[in-house]
Amino acid sequence: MVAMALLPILTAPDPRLKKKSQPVKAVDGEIRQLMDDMLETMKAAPGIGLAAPQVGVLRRVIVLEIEREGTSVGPLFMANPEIIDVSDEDATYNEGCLSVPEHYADVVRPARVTVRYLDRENAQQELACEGLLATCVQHEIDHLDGVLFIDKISSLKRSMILRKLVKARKEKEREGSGDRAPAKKEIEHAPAL
Ligand code: GNR
Ligand code: NI
Repeated sequence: MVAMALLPILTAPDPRLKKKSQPVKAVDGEIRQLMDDMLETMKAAPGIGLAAPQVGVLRRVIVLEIEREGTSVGPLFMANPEIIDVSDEDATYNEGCLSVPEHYADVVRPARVTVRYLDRENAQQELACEGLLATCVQHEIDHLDGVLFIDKISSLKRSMILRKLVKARKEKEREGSGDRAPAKKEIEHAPAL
């Protein structure tokens, strides 16, 4: 275990988060390195899941590790994850996302899913998921299709969150530039994002 790396996490509304990621041909050394870097980045954040597009890599790779609410699973490494079965029953979870920092909203998804994927050794696996793991694996696979949890809530809530994220980023950029002038009052209405 050498040369792991913390990768910068993209935040909305970065256009790379809206793109569809491409499947991997096989889990080789390069993809394994990506998986390891993603796990380290996820744990440092801290988070319970991470998808490759969140670190600017448009490949279908996700990692998960959950030690919370009586759930203890992982680390799980998945390439080309596919949901092959969903429950009729739904579950609501108050979701967050490392790419939508400091915002949370209730999202409804199937309560249980079965996922087929390639593991860290390039072996095909199937895993039945429930509870927080089911929520998280669906949230991560959505990232691979350019979908964020805020795309699954009301457009009013989504616009409010995106407006706040743009504002927070502008304030951060001003700090970085050493510009101490007061922020110019810019857009009072939510822009069409
Ligand atoms: O760390 C995370 N917590 C979380 C909580 C509820 C539902 C989904 C998640 S995933 C999130 C990390 C992340 O953004 N993964 O893409
Ligand atoms: Ni996320």
